[in-house]
Amino acid sequence: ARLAKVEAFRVRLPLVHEFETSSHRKAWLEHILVRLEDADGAVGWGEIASPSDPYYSSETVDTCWLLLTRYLAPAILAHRWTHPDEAGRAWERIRGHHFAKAGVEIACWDLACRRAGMSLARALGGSRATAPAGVSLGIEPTIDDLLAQVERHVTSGYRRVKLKIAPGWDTEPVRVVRDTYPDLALQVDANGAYTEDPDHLRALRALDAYGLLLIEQPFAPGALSAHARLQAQLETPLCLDESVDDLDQLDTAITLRAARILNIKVSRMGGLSTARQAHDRALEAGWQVWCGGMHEFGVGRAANVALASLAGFSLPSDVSGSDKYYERDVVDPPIRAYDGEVPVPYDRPGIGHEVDEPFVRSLASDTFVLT
Ligand code: OSB
Ligand code: MG
Repeated sequence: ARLAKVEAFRVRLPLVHEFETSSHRKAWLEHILVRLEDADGAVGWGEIASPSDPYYSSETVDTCWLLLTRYLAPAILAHRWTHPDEAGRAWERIRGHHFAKAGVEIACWDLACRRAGMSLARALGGSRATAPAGVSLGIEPTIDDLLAQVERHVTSGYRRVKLKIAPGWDTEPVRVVRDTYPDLALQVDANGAYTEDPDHLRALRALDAYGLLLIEQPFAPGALSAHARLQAQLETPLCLDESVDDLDQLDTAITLRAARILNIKVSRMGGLSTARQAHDRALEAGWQVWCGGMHEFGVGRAANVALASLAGFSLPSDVSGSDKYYERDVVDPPIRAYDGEVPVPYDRPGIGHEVDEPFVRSLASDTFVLT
């Protein structure tokens, strides 16, 4: 493909329900939507789903905007590629900045698939009819508020619940949710909030008693050895998120036995191509994988659904319907879970959802165009 135009839009959407993790609390999210157009007028959309602040990773919406406008947009305009697996070569000399790269790479996949009249899920090799969907629930002001959130989502059909935990908000919420829902598929995510301090280790070991599917990212991203030491003491599988943003880190984690499960996020891995390779490598090593998310708007969410259609995604994803997050999404049709499953749109080209372009343009607080 030879691209003719790169456009980007900074868009803020209010959240239906505020979300708190071990590091911060949010009432709205701002993402960057990327629109590519080739010389024949074919269009592809991508989403840069970086958090606004550098608490999940070092990237922010501002760093993504900078990388996109100064480096990635000129690089992809000048690059010649036929298969979207080759798009990433445009920025192979640029270190890091995976969220920014992923947004442009998703748009390349969407454009190439639309040109070929093929769904992204099919192009990636997906075969699942639906992506089993779970929900990720933030830290709530009280245990009763948390129970109300769990109740709301279990009632609307979700089959797996992930609770955000942090020191001081761990054993108690997990015990109460487990007592209330003895058969619920339940897992926790600490976003790296624990250390090997004895109190923290005691709290983490106590979680072994609640039949959790997994414990996600208890320690800091670089602490692979600490994860390996904890995994050796636990029955419950550990799952890595922040620790793995490229294939070399995955290789190290596998070698160290730092976990047994990988949360694969398109954004964190820098795009769909690397995400798919991570899926293949993790499975070869005997790990299980599932598809995580970053509270994406419809474009990024649709890319997650396509990725989650790969056969190896055996555990439920974090890819819930957009309505869990947003009153009105940027795509049509909106992404919905039915009875805890998100259908994979194999019969529609590209990401399978049309971007509501007038809505995106009307919401944009900043726009960028390069031809
Ligand atoms: O660690 O998985 C995470 C959201 C923002 C930052 C980090 C994480 C999350 C989620 C949300 O858990 C998953 C979703 O998109 O629902
Ligand atoms: Mg996580």
